[in-house]
Amino acid sequence: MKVFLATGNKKKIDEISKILDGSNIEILSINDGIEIPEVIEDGNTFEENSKKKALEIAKFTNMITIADDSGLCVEALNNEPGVYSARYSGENATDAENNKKLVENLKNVKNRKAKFVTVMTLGKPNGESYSFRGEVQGEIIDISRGKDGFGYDPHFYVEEYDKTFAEMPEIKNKISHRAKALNALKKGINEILNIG
Ligand code: ITT
Repeated sequence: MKVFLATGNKKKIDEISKILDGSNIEILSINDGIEIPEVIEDGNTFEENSKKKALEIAKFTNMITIADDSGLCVEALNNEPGVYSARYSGENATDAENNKKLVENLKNVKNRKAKFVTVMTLGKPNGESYSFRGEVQGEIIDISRGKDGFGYDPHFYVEEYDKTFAEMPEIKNKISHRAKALNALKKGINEILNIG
């Protein structure tokens, strides 16, 4: 089954394609030359933004569309940057700038607990939508480690593996917030589309 993936983030396309490899869901995206308008992410929650992205692009493409809104929630920072993760240090911020601000804001802070959150929404052109949430716990470290992944991955440390997400891309794709949300979506998709 062909599904359009509504994101402008090519690293997400790469991750989501790998996670769905071997399933019956075939992803189409901007990598296939399909241009999509920018969706303004003005919601206060991952759920709102994810649903908005999926439904606006489903209408635009007239295809079943999935969209992911995701971010990092740091306990000692009142769950910031949260929905502002992509623009933590300003509009069009780079990953390096966002990571710098994160480390600065945690200076002298002992509690390093953080989680990544993804809400993945499947939207239909007729306006119906279904959302699935995934979370993974970790800790923020000051010195970046690893070259893979994107965003806050080099500072997101998982004790169980003694590695950051940027040091373990294969494991990340099994245990991540995005993998959990997608696996829930995969389980529900046949029922949602009435083909089960
Ligand atoms: P789209 O809206 O086009 O999908 P985006 O990069 O703007 O792309 P989001 O609005 O969902 O995506 O913002 C997510 C930000 O949260 C992202 O830019 C990263 O800074 C961070 N983030 C989300 N998932 C992450 C992950 O798996 N690893 C590291 N950082 C992540």
